[in-house]
Amino acid sequence: SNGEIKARGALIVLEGLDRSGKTSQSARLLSYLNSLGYPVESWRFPDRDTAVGKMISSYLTNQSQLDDHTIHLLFSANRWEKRSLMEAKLKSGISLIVDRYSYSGVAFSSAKGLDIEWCKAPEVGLLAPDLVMYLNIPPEKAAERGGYGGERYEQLEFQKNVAKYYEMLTDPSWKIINACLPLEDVEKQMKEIVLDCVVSCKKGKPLSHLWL
Ligand code: 2DT
Repeated sequence: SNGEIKARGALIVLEGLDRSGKTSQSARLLSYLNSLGYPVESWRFPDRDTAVGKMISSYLTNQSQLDDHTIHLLFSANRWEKRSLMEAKLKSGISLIVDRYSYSGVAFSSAKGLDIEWCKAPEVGLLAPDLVMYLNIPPEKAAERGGYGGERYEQLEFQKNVAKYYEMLTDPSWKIINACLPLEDVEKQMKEIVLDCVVSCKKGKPLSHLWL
């Protein structure tokens, strides 16, 4: 008999500056895929609920100080501690919409002056996304949206620098989304791209690993 291959879920990553709309769009994409009957979960990094995540959260809220390399490795460890669960979910057919991933890790740390290759190294071997959508918005425009929450990295000058590093990380497979448009228009662009990706993973596109 033909051993039937179980359809796997898609690993979909949303990247972008603070206030680019990632979190709102994650929620919308989650209910969209749900409404079509695809099993899907919404994840985010950092995952502040784990022990490592609590250290990260304390750093981000300026309750603790850490060396730049140390916090970089904690962000990476926070992805590694979720790696096997991530793989299990995908293999069981669940798609994951992930708000930030290794690209945030590299962009934010290298924006502080760390070597970009050094930043990428601990990410090697994590699951590679099937799709990266970059919510593109000029830093000034994102800042105008207000609601920078006062966390460590939420400052215009720093965000401008992060944008430069995101640009260096961009590769031709990324989908660049114009995040200056109204929420509904952004959502419309993203839905189409996401559905394509979920369908191609279901058809058996193999999982791969970072760094690509
Ligand atoms: P949120 O505001 O999205 O919770 O992000 N960051 C994030 C890093 O510096 N490295 C990483 O690996 C990740 C995932 C981006 C909190 C802040 O943490 C930054 C913003």
